[in-house]
Amino acid sequence: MFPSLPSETAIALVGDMNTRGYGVAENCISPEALASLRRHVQDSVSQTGGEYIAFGGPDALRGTFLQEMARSANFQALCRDLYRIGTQKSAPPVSFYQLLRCLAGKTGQQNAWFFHYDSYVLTVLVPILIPTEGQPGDLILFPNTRPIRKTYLGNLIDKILLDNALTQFLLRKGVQTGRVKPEKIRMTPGNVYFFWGCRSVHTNEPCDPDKIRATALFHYVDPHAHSWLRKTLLRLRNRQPLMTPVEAGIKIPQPA
Ligand SMILES: O=C(O)CCC(=O)C(=O)O
Ligand SMILES: [Fe+2]
Repeated sequence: MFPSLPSETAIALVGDMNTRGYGVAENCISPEALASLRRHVQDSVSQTGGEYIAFGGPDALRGTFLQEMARSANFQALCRDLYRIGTQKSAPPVSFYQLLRCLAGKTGQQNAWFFHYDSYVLTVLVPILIPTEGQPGDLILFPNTRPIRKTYLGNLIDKILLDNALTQFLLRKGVQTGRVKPEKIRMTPGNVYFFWGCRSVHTNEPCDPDKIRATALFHYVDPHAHSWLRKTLLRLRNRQPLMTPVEAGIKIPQPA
């Protein structure tokens, strides 16, 4: 499933994540697992007529290797260790937020060059299908550009500064002209890549529209999961009441 890696490996990975910006665990995904995921990706993309498709959350990945990997004790132990060594705190008992992204076609090209911070401390990236000809769709990473924000408000201010047309344009032009020099990571299927997603501005380049670039992501530990401000903003956005009856202390009469 996922190999058991010695504790020195976790220490070395965190060292790389803190200095170079990312760590690589080589040959952790078996050729058989890659082959079955690739079949799943190819089938899904052909069902969309060769366009972008993403699967998010546990239900969408049921029955795939990615679900098994999230349940693997070795993989969970590694992520817990990376979190503990990197943050000097033990990880809360949470599961992964999982994603499988398949870039293809015109819509695949649109799902590129969006610079962002992840909401989660640790990002694990598993390349599944990376084009070997034309544009491979490299991972672009500005390592550790901020600390883990203590409050959700701090996080939100960073997001507003980054997630606007001007900043996005300047970053993209900067990278394309070579004026700013991020880490450009050409990923090799079989390897697994680790970085501090909530601390590092990152994005992916597009791949050619006639190719497929598929990556699986495991996002681990949202530091603001319990933020009042975050919950309130989410409710406003979803047009839900600001407090549930329980939070407001209202007892709902039960039918007799
Ligand atoms: O697919 C990739 O290379 C990166 C995707 C990413 O950063 C994300 O989904 O948060
Ligand atoms: Fe991300």
